[in-house]
Amino acid sequence: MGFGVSGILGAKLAAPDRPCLAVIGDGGFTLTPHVLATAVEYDIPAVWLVWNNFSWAAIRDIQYGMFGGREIGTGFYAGEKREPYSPDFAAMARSYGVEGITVKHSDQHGDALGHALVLGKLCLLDVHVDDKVNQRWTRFFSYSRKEFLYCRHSRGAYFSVASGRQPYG
Ligand SMILES: Cc1ncc(C[n+]2csc(CCOP(=O)(O)OP(=O)(O)O)c2C)c(N)n1
Ligand SMILES: [Mg+2]
Repeated sequence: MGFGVSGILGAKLAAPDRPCLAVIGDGGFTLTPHVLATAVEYDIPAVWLVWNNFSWAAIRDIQYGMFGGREIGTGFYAGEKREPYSPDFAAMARSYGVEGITVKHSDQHGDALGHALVLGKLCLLDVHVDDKVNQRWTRFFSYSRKEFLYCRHSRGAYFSVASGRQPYG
């Protein structure tokens, strides 16, 4: 976590003629956001795409599996209704002197990404994504211990994880 946020500066220095994009989680971004200042200072036009699900979802999902569907400190909420909360990363980027764009719907994603890549300048996309949608290989994170062990010890079940099917259904 946090490595890609800064590692992209090295990539851009090594390949200045190629667009360089770091795809990072909201949690990962909050570990090393200060590198935006370094990028501005040394004029390194990297692009950050923050895949923002308002949570440390990988860890939250492990908690769901291990603690019977409960979570603590891994999903972020604020206000009286405890609604999902995230800092405004696009505004944060602008405060560093980096163009910041918020993407709240998949319809806007292609245009925003295209814009960021052809811009040739520092840019950060804060892309809001559904915190309940997992990609295939992290789906098993929220399995209970029993389900997880079943997967580990059964080739068939392991295949079922890889193919996106649940182990017991
Ligand atoms: C430096 C560091 N601290 C803690 C962890 C443990 N860890 C693994 S994934 C994760 C949460 C990641 O959150 P985010 O970047 O928002 O990605 P998401 O799981 O939500 O897609 C944490 C805390 C880590 N991998 N590296
Ligand atoms: Mg996250």
